[in-house]
Amino acid sequence: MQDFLKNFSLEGKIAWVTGASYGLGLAYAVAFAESGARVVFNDINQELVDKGMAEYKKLGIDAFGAVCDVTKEDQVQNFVAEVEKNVGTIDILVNNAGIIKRIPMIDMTVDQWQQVIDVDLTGPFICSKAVLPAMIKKGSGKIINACSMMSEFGRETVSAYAAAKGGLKMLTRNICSEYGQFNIQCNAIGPGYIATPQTAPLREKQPDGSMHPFDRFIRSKTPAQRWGKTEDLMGLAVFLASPASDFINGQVVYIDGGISAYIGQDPGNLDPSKFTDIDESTAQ
Ligand code: NAP
Ligand code: GCO
Repeated sequence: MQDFLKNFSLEGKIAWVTGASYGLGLAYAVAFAESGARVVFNDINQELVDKGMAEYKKLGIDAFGAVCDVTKEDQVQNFVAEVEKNVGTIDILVNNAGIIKRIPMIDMTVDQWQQVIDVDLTGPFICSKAVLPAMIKKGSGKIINACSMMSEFGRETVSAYAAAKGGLKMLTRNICSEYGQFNIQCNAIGPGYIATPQTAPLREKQPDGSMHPFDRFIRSKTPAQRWGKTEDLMGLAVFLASPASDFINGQVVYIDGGISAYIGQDPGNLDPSKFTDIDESTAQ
């Protein structure tokens, strides 16, 4: 049985998680490190890289971190070259870095739209393009994209984000189609609503101390009536990064507490006294 469990090990692998100073990226990187991988990560400025490095050190993880904006191909190419020189060939890429702008479409400027598309869709293209040649040469590789409920559903004010995440689902399928022949698997994680800084505005208490309407709404759409925790996604990330998933390719695996399977209930029927409240200080 122990031999079978080795299929879930990342021993000896080098895993790059983009935007991994906090949030889901940090959780993926910690899971990879605890599964035996050497973690490398980037973030958009030195302050965030230092924050991430301090967090990894506190957790006993010897990570390699550097500044790199995933929308800038020269920075990405330099980052990959630095990793190749100082750490080794990247075996696993998680295209995690992402932003969202919650603006009604008719009020959104083209520049605001483009910023979201650049990070959430073009960034994964640039980073995947940078690691694929070495993966082809090595004869193996894993690329995991950060899709979303918005890869399948729309909602008010997130047009650019939904367009990017829908496109990222198809980029996932295309990398699978083009590079599966080289034993490279490209899949996506499709989280539901997870408590991180990105979604914190959707949980902010109202001036009168009541729940944010969206908080109540999303709990009414989730059978477990709770937000996801970053820890909820760590197992899937390791699975998709490991040999255990070598015959899974081009898939988006939704990990949403059942949102995508449930029509939902009247938010007014919820009993907040039953909620296992999120400690926002840990929702990072
Ligand atoms: P988050 O808390 O906002 O963290 C995103 C990370 O990406 C931050 O470290 C951010 O750094 C970094 N980043 C942003 N732009 C970058 C760039 N150009 N280059 C490099 N790094 C950049 O987000 P999250 O909630 O952890 O989500 C992580 C990913 O999962 C995102 O792609 C998100 O769309 C996706 N997702 C999240 C949820 C959820 O409910 N939280 C659900 C589905 C999918 P800065 O601080 O500088 O921006
Ligand atoms: C929003 C949220 C979502 C989550 C996630 C859901 O404003 O609706 O930010 O987009 O981030 O993508 O899967």
